Amino acid sequence: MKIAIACHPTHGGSGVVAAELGMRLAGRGNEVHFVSYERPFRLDPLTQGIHFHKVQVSSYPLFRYPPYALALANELLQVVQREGVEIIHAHYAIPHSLAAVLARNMDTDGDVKVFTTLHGTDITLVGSDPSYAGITRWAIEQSDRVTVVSDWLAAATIKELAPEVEIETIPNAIDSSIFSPEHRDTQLRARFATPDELLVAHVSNFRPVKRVDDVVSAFAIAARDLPARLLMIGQGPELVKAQEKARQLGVYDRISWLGPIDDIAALLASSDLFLLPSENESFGLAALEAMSSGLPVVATRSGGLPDVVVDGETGLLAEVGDIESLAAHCHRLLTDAPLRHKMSSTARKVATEKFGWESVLHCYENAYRQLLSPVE
Ligand code: GMT
Repeated sequence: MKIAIACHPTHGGSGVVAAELGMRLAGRGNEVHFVSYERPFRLDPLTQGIHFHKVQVSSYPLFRYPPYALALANELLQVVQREGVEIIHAHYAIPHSLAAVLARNMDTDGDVKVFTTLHGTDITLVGSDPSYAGITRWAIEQSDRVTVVSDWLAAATIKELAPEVEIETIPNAIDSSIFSPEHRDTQLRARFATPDELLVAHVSNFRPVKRVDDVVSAFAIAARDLPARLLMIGQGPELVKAQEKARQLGVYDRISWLGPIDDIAALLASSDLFLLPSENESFGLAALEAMSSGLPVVATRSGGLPDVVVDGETGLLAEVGDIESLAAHCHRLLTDAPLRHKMSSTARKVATEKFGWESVLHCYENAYRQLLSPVE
C-alpha cells in the first residue's frame, strides 16, 4: 500500500505513534510518505520505504497567521498525485484531518481515502474550544475511517462533539526492545544521583494538562526524609512555574531540568520511578514507555491512564490534584524495595505482553485494507 502520514513532528505522543507506525508499515513493504513542516523526531529517515516531504509555509505581509493547514493540504495533494498515495493517515484532528480531507476533496479524479486517528488533546483541548469545535467535528465526520487511542477518548469525542461517524479504538503500542531495563546505564545514572539516591522521572511537554507543579510538590513531600532526586525531562509553558515551585519548596537543587530529549530510553531505564499526575491523558504513552523500561508508575486516575497503569500492580493511582496521595504513593514505592521491584517486573511484563506493536500494526493494516476494498 502507499500511505501518506500527516502528523506533528515535535515531542509528543501522537508524532511518536505516527513515526513508529510508519516505520513498521515500511518494514512490511508499504511505501510511506511523511508530510509535515519538520521530520518527526522519532522518524529514522534512512528506513527503507520511508519518504519525508517538507511543507513550505510562505509568509506574506497580509498573513498575520500563516495558514499552515492550507499549505499542508496543498503538499498532501501533490504527494497523493505524484506518488499514487491510496490513504492519507492523519494523526490529530486539527490541522491534519482537516488538511487530509481538503486534499482528498481537491483530488477530484482520484480515490484517496482519509484515515483519522484522534490522540487526545485534539478533542479535549482543541476540539472542545469553541474556535475549533465545529471544524474539528466536520473533519472527523468527513474522514473515511476514524480511530482513537483509547475507549475513554472514544467516549470523550462523543461527549464533546457527537460526530455522526463510527469510532474504533486502536490502542497505542511500545517497542519493548527500545524501552527496556537492559538500557540501564550506571554511568549515565551517576550524573544525576549517587548510588544511595533513588531517581524519580517525569517526561512531558509541560503543558497545564500535565500538572507539572504537582510533580514537584509530590516529590518534595515524598523525598522530604529520603535520599532521592527528580529528573524533569521536557519543556513547555509551565516550566518556569514549576521551577519557581521547586525553589519555594526547597527542592530546586534536587531536580535536574533536562529540557526536551529525543532519546529517553536510557534515562528511563536508569531511573527508579515514573510520576505522571496529569489532569487527563487519553492514553499516557509516556507512562507506557516508563513501564516498558521497568519503572513502576505513580499517576492519576484520569482519562485512559487506568487502562495502562494497573493500580496496585504496575503502579499506584491517585485522584487528580491529590498531592498528598501522590506523594504517599511515591514514598511507599521509594522506601519499599521489594514492592518496587515486583511492580517493576509486572510493569515490564504488562507493557510487552499487552501493548506490543504486532497486534496494533495488524489492526491498522486490516483497517487500511478494509478501507481500500470495502465489503459490499
Ligand atoms: O499532550 C500530550 O502529551 C501530547 C499529545 C500528542 O498528541 O502528542 O498526547 C496525546 O496523544 C498521546 C499519543 O496517543 C497519548 O499517549 C497522550 O495521552 C495524549 N495526551 C493527552 O491526552 C493529554
